[in-house]
Amino acid sequence: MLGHNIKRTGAEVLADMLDGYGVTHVFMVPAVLRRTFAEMERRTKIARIHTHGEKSAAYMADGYARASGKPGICMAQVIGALNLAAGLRDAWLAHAPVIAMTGGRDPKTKFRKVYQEIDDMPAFEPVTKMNVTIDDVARIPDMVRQAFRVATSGTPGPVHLQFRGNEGQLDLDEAEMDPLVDPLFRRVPPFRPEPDGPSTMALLSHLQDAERPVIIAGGGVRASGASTELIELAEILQIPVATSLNGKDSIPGNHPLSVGVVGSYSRESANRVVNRADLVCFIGSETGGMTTHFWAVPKIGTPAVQIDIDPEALGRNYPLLAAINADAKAALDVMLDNLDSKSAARRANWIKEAQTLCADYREKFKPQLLSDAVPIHPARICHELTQHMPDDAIVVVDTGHAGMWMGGMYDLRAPTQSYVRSAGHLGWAFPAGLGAKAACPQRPVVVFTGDAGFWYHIAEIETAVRWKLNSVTIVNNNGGGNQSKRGFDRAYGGEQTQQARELWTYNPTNFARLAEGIGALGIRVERPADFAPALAKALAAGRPAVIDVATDIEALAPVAVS
Ligand SMILES: Cc1ncc(C[n+]2csc(CCOP(=O)(O)OP(=O)(O)O)c2C)c(N)n1
Ligand SMILES: [Mg+2]
Repeated sequence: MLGHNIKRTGAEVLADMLDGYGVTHVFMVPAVLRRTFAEMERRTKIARIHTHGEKSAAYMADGYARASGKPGICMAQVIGALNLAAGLRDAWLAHAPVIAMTGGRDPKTKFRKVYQEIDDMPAFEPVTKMNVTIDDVARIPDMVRQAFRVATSGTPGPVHLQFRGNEGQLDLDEAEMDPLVDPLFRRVPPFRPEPDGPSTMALLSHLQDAERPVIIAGGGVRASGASTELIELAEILQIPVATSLNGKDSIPGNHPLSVGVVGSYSRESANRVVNRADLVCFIGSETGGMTTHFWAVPKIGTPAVQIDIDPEALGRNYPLLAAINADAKAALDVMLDNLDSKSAARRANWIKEAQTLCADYREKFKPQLLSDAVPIHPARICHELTQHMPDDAIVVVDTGHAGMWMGGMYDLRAPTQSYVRSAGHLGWAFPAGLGAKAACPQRPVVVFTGDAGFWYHIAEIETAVRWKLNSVTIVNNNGGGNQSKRGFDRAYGGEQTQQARELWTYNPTNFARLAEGIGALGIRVERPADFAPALAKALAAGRPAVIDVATDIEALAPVAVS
């Protein structure tokens, strides 16, 4: 038997196992699992990225996971554990496989008011699929394997392993153990549960009988890698495709059947098509508030069918005519083998109507998308990014207005482009972009964030420079968090006082100069025509780049139609 009777330290085993699972980077604030880091250096090529805060370490691990499909690893000692837990919140909402490792209490001293110590476990409970303590070194192998298994299986998500000792000193202990790994769980998805025949035929027949169906593709389609099958099915059956924000890269925006992102941070053509549909087919979607504009798009009661790997997701918000419990790609494959392509003819008028609604959107927003205004209109940045994004780029987008502008107005032009987005936490995108770049060093990574979002983790410019994580970050710099403007207008009965604006505005800041001061490339863009050359220069810079775009503080993103 492999390694039988061989004593190893927890550190040796943990380093070998992470290596065995194909982990290339871990993100952390010291000091945790110190001996494991020493063993990583001796035994592996794993990069140990130490950051300026545990929350950004978690966001980097999250970006790493979403860009690659491989679990992202983040770590903190006991005093930083809750900062790390806060950073798992977005991964939890977006179903990203992140594994958090923290130091924890020692049975010898707990409850004695140990320096820096509280019970951290409850804080991980709402943001993890599995939340466990490892108290005996001999449990490291099976618990680490279980962590990878849980993080990647079914609907993926974060897990937490707490190692005994405030800095996880458990890794110093020895036991007879083998660093065995399960290669199946190196990445998402480990399994592709097959659909059953009757459910598949029932769902397919509803779809084929419908005259005005629409597909809503969610993050489950990207987790499954089912984009090719989705597009093929939509083309053969002639069905328009809307996506959630999390599923935006399941179909390029320039595809004739793409109607855009549906829901709250959306494109109005998508909401209009979904609300005119006679059947909605959700694939890999939670049917949550954001995707459905709080269940107004589509309205509850609209005939619906659904495909999901999680049986508990099926029908949660929309009663279903038919449902398939399976991996998205596996389900679509079986549907492709059984479909009736002749049924497409019945939808010719519907496709025309959907395309007219898309054309209406483009016509209506053309003045913003092509705006020459100074200060720059954010829609113009989206337009420039659509035109000039490299074919293999990973686009990483923050929330709030950033999510609205890019979700609604930016188009992916190629199936090889990826799009990941904050599931709601302001400030997520910049560190997540660094994690994405660590996972996929050969691909350009372009981050879009507002200035309020960028301020959150601005110290990580130094991490990017130090570790040569050469992402390009575009800051939509309007000198405030102006998504808050409408809300404060309402709170003040229509018009804010000068003092009210102090609640959401900042001192003017030149982020390009700031980035230069830390060793990154900084470019300030004040006129629309200067944006494309700045992007080209940043992508070719060979160092992290920040493009600081001076934009109009009065420009508000369009609100959802329903
Ligand atoms: C962690 C967190 N706190 C607060 C918010 C609420 N919020 C959403 S957008 C926003 C302001 C965004 O400002 P900025 O990034 O500059 O974008 P802008 O709206 O100015 O384009 C705030 C405070 C949030 N989404 N996440
Ligand atoms: Mg702003």
